[in-house]
Amino acid sequence: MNFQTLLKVEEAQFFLDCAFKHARERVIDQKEKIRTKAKRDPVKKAKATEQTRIRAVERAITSRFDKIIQSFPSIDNLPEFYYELIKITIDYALLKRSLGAVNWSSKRTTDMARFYEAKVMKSHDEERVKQASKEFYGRVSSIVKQISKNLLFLEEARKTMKRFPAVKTSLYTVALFGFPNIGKTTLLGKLTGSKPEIKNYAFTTKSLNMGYFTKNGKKIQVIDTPGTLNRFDKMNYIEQQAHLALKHCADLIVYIIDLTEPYPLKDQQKLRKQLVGKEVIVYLTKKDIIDKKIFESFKKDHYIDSPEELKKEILSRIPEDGKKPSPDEP
Ligand SMILES: Nc1nc2c(ncn2[C@@H]2O[C@H](COP(=O)(O)OP(=O)(O)OP(=O)(O)O)[C@@H](O)[C@H]2O)c(=O)[nH]1
Ligand SMILES: [Mg+2]
Repeated sequence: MNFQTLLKVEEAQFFLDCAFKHARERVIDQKEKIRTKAKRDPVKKAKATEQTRIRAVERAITSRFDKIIQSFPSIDNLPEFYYELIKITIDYALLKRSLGAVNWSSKRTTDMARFYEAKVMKSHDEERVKQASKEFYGRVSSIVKQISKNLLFLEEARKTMKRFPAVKTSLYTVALFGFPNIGKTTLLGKLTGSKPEIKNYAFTTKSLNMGYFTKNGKKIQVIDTPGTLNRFDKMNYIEQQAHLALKHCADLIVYIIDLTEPYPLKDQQKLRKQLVGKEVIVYLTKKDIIDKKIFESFKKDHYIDSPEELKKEILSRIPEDGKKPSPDEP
């Protein structure tokens, strides 16, 4: 899923300015056609001019509004991961209402255009023709300005959604999970060759990093989650993303334990125990700098400690066809 293509949502006045400018240009473009239609009759000329103007305004507004609506994903059909991400980052009800408001404004503009076009064509003098067109401009301005707040909201929502990680929710997915600063991103690089930012302080990863490898030609996704602390009750947005990735995207979890204990081992073990309902492989990181005795005592419990061994283990757990198990499967 990729939210990069969402269209920028401008302010109400921008749409009106564009539409009115487009109408002026259209009348100039159609000058010859209007003249032919008018046959030297000033009333006919006024009618043809205002009809052109009304249609141009309508088209400019409805085509832009319809594009905005189409560019936003159909929220109810989104994969669970994005659906929940939207729900924790954006006022979901207002998002739906705002898209509805843009749709309403587009339809209403068309209704007004039809109504005033008919009024223009029925008018018998120049004055009334121009008056009908002026009324149309006034009504459309008010219809568009009425959704000003919705347009502003949609632009904020778009900016938020643009920052969403581009997770491929249909691929078999391995999630790397654990406390901050323990080497999750480093491990992602070792497993997949991807090179996201690595720093020697906690919370380097602010979103999800993705890397890929293949099994039998099928793409496998590895998600490096932002470091999480053992406090499911008080998750910040970064941690929530990690949590949602585990819940909705992960088919297999690699839980990373750091025996250098930037966070107490007791807490790391506690978090491990909370991972229920999914397959988990435990990986011991930073083998090179751990005191041998501590390391050996841990090894007895059959944890994996080298990226090569880990990759082999991951591959052995992925189904032969490399496909994500369907949600109905256990
Ligand atoms: N010695 C040693 N250092 C490592 C190892 N893996 C990671 N590090 C170091 O640990 C620090 C944190 O590594 P990251 O990969 O950014 O850790 P992270 O878990 O992704 O961190 P957050 O994204 O902040 O949660 C960096 O300074 C790495 O160089 C390892 O196997 N051995
Ligand atoms: Mg990281």
